[in-house]
Amino acid sequence: MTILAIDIGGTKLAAALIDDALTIVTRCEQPTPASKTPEALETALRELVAPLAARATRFAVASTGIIQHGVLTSINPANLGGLENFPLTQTLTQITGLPGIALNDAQAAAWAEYQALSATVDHMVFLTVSTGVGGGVISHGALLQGPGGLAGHLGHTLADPNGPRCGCGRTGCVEAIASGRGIAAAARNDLAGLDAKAIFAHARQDHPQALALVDRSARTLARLIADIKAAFDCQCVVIGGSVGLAPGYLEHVHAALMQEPAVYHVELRPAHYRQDAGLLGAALFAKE
Ligand code: ADP
Ligand code: BMX
Ligand code: ZN
Repeated sequence: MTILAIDIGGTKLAAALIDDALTIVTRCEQPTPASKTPEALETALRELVAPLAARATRFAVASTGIIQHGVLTSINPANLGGLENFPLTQTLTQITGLPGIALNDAQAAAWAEYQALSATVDHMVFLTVSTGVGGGVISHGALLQGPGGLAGHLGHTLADPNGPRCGCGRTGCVEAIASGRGIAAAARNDLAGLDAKAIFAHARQDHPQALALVDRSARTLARLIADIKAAFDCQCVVIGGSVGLAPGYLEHVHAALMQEPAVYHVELRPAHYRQDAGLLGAALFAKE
């Protein structure tokens, strides 16, 4: 059974054909449409998956946003337009002619990363630091999705009551500070208007403001991880997303976490499946 896996992020869309051995046979990627309207998303998905659909028997989608019964609603409309009640699985069935499932991107990645860990780990949390900050919680070996699909949206916990306003409507969420968009939004002067990737490149050249922005993100993430340890007593936290996987970032988060009391320390690991965790997690979930 070949699965057509699709990952919808705030910055990029990816699709892959995944075989029974969980090998990615074909993979393609394109930017998430800038306009982020339902019509633009549907058109982009059609372009991305149409060439692959004939070789698959079903699809599995990992998508940014709250996914409930195959329907997508943005919690942070700044990340994926004001998508509300977008019929994701129905749209993909129309495009591909296939049956399929959908779940949140970070929940999907958590499921894949959990399978890659040693069998002695039954409690873990996955965090993606990407366009936003997403999360997935595995407790007693089960993925928490919640009755409304909201479980694990750890990027919308409070980092700083005096911090920037988050697209979700709260003030000072972790996502508003630590995410790629949060980093870019705080950039001033010569860094104003640059994206997080460019700001990380400046940090590698020891640009003082860029270093401070990366530090602010990493410290915010470390405090979130201490909160996560207190909430779930997880055995490890796995970090993914292009910001989370940027060279040196995890070490920076680890150093900040070590400044917290020892009871909040937890093993940190980079995502085993790197950028493919969402794709593989959705495929694995579809096989359940
Ligand atoms: P998505 O959110 O669509 O899943 P990514 O995980 O690639 O996509 O995250 C996108 C964010 O990561 C953007 O803010 C982008 O600027 C940033 N980014 C991309 N590549 C890098 C990099 N090499 N280093 C740091 N940040 C990066
Ligand atoms: C946002 C939210 C989450 C998502 C997280 C990471 C939206 C559209 N998305 O907090 O559902 O898991 O971003 O998403 O409200 P990514 O695009 O950064 O991968
Ligand atoms: Zn928020």
